[in-house]
Amino acid sequence: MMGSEGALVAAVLGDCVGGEFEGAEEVPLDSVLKHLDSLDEEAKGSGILEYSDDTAMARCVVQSLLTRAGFDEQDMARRFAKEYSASPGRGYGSGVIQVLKKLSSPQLRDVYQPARDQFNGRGSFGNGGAMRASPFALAFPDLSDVKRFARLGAMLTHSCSLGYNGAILQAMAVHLSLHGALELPQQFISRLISEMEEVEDDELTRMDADKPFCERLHRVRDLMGRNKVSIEEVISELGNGIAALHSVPTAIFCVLHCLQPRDCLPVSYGGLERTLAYCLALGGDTDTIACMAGAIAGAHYGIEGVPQAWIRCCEGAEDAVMSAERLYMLYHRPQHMN
Ligand code: F2R
Ligand code: MG
Ligand code: MG
Repeated sequence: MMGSEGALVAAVLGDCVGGEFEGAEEVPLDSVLKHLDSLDEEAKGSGILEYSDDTAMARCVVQSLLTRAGFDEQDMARRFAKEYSASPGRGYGSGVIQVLKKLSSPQLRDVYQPARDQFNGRGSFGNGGAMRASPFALAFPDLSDVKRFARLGAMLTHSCSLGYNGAILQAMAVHLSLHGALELPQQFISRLISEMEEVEDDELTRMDADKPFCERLHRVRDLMGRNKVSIEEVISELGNGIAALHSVPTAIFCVLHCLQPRDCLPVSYGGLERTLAYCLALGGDTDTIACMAGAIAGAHYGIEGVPQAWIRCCEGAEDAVMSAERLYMLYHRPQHMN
């Protein structure tokens, strides 16, 4: 349960603190540390960091899973559309907006169709499915259900295999982390590779690329084995962009790299603070990479690893504690597990 709370809360924090640098090409570490230092002041009442589309959509996933006590694509799609129309200024991707508008039509028969129509029928490869995948990892006790529902949940907006397979990878990483897998980092990455070998052994995926996530995860493993890795090398090997392929493996690497103290980061930082700071220093899609890494790291360190001051100054962080508790209670009751 502590891991579930840590995962949902740290995902919100990653989104809120990462928003400051989203889209920046270069982010000096000094600016990151200054930004994170200022959270203590904001917690005293001088301001609140707003969440973006990452958290807005994850909250819809949580509410749908809680209300329907299972995966219900109609309900989830309706919630995405309603949330977008109530708060369109949360920084959504320019393509997904078309899907969200179509999902609000009462005439719509197949809720997966708008996503299939994206990008001339190719579907989106963006990380919007992955950024909201963590609640599936918290809810479903079996890994096979986590994979199945993370995929279906992502396909409501992302029908390209590069989009929904990124969501599966993210949800699996959170799920394994919740079950203590980060205690053995080498086994963790090997398990993700073997699971993705199976996920990507599929005709639709092969039409897009040859096991692209497996190939990236091998790069993560290579980087883990190196003594020194520069920010530039991480960006050139793994990416820091808006595509799921260029951000989900990167988030996983950030978590693994920051399991130990790093010379460039303050010794006063715990593992979660190190992870989020490191994600921000990469630049690019910082809110989303920090949101995804936050979920994986938060599952490992638990809610006790999350600084209280950061929770107080991020919109939606306190709600996330309660949502995680409710998801845990609902989905881990004996009758739900049978
Ligand atoms: N969109 C942003 N940030 C930039 C703009 C912020 C906003 N304008 C502001 O200033 O407030 N952040 C959020 O978007 C990412 C998630 O995006 P998602 O949900 O995947 O959206 P979409 O539109 O489906 O895909 C994103 C872009 O990727 C390119 N793309 C995707 N599939 C493509 C394909 N098959 N062919 C060509 N291009 C494709 C397009 O450029 C899409 O617009 C997160 O970072 C979230 O924080
Ligand atoms: Mg965002
Ligand atoms: Mg983003």
